[in-house]
Amino acid sequence: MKLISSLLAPAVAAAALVALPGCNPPGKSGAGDAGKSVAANSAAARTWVAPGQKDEFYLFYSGGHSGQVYVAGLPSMRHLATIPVFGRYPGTGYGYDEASKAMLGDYTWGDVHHPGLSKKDGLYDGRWLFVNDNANNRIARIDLRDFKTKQILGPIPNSMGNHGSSFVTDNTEYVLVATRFSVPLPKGRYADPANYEKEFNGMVSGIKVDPTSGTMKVGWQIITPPFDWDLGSTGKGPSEGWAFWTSYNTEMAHDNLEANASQKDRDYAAIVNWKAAEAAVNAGQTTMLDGVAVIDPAKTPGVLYYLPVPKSPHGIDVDPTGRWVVAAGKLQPVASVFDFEKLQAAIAKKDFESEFRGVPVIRYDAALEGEVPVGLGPLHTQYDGAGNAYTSLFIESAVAKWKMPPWSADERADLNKVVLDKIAVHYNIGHLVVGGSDTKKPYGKYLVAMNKLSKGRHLSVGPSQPEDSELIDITGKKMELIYEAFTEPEPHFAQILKADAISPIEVYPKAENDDPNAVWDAKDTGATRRGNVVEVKMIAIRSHFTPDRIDVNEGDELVLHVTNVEQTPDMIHGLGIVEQNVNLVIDPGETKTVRIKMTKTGVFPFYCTNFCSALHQEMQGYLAVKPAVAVATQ
Ligand code: K7E
Ligand code: CUA
Repeated sequence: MKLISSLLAPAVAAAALVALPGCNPPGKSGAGDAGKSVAANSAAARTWVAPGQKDEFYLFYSGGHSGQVYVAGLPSMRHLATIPVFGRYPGTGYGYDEASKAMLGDYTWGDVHHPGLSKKDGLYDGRWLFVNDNANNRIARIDLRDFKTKQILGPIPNSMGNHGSSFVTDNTEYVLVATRFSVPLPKGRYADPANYEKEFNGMVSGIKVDPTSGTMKVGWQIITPPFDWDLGSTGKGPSEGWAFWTSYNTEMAHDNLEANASQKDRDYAAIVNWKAAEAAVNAGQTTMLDGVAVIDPAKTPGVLYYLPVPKSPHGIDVDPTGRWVVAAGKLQPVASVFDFEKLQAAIAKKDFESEFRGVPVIRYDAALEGEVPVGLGPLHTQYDGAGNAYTSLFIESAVAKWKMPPWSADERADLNKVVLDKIAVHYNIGHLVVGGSDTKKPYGKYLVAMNKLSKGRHLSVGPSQPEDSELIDITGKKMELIYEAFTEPEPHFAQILKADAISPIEVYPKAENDDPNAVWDAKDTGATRRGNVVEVKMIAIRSHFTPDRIDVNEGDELVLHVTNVEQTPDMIHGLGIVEQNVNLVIDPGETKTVRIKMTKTGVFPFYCTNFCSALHQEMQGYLAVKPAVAVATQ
């Protein structure tokens, strides 16, 4: 961000906004507030993106049970766009035209937790953003060329509660997925939950991604005990080919989980060798279950290991070097740092403490580098690529910054010494994100804390409170809170992408439109009747629809194809048909189709919904529906 002297005046104004409660209003500042004003001025300057200027980074937030992805700019935190994924969104017409309706299927919502950017050689390649649906076991792919959802895969067979995803491998070979819930498999089979341990199973799935098109399909699965897998991450560098998930219910409780799933001091993490899984599938060492090749890890050694992790862990995050794997135990105030080299050695030497259903349990101490006393309620860890880790502390409402290994003998003797800084956040932080933390080269610079409770740090909007995201500058020795923004429910995780890593298109080139029903010239528009089906090809251009009159009979089916023939950025046209629940939004160069059964008679005006020109209001027409009786008596 460029700092120009002209920003000083607005910065002073912004400073008043970020001043702490209890500060005097501007102009009445007491002597004791001078220090705060300097800090506020400096923070304001660092987040100020002047009108007309652009942000340095994209921030892709998951929208939780809104089923959407929010796009903001960093450092301004300004909301730029909402990308609808698992639910209808009238603003972009998503879920109203036939193509997006088909993609959504019968589900009206999803629960997006973890966006994952596609990668090449362990770095973001700016092609796709994958997001999971915890509610209906799906994965979606958003294309960053046009910021649109292009595929929804699922519900994934044998998979219940798709929470532990979307974790993208180093070259986007796979999006890896683990189940939060366990059920009797295949889905549809009944078993009494009292027989949970025996009858229920979880699953790790490898969702194969086509390297050219990005098209996803279910590759293979590894069946697991009913452990309730939690968060995960993929390896890189020395740990490339591996993936890691924690479990919060190694107890295999099926009721009163709050108590019953919190008994053991250590739960198991799953250590998955996905390259070995792929090889096992190619060697035919699988059983088909509901159409998917499933690996039994007891019969295929080397695919799955367990690693004990304290205590009811949540996040497990591989660092940028790929050597260190950090697991955070919600109910114990430490982050456990594992050394992947030691872990490999333990596997080679069979340094196991036990086995569970034929799967080796690696000895905790054999793989452990140290337990860092980060604070209360650690959840997730991110990295800046400069040797520092940042762990969110839910209970403490704070972020701990700490030093990654290698540690000196002195530090090793007292790991309190590697905890470098702590900053309060407001309040009860869940995830946090540092740009590129899951790549080999993080951007560092900013950390966004996604806080679960905002407790009135904003104008009151009634009982439905927004979520609170706080921007923290991590360039200095001490972390600095520099901005705060609010969003609708509910960012769980986010990804940060350098703005210049992508150059989205703003117009669909005419040459690329391969919709067979696209028309570009008024002379090619018009209606064709086949029996009861009336097919209309329409164009939209400033400031008219051609045709602007559609005649059908009651009982007909109208198939309407609308092409926005504009090739100018931002020249979007909408087509709303009054009292017909039709809402198309057509981007420049795009064609959309809607099918409507004509059940109501009368005349229904249609109009452009997106303000496009001085004569936007005139951009309208009529859908005239003649009664069937009248047709018969003509
Ligand atoms: Cu990633 Cu919110 Cu789904 Cu942690 S979860 S907080
Ligand atoms: Cu077209 Cu408004």
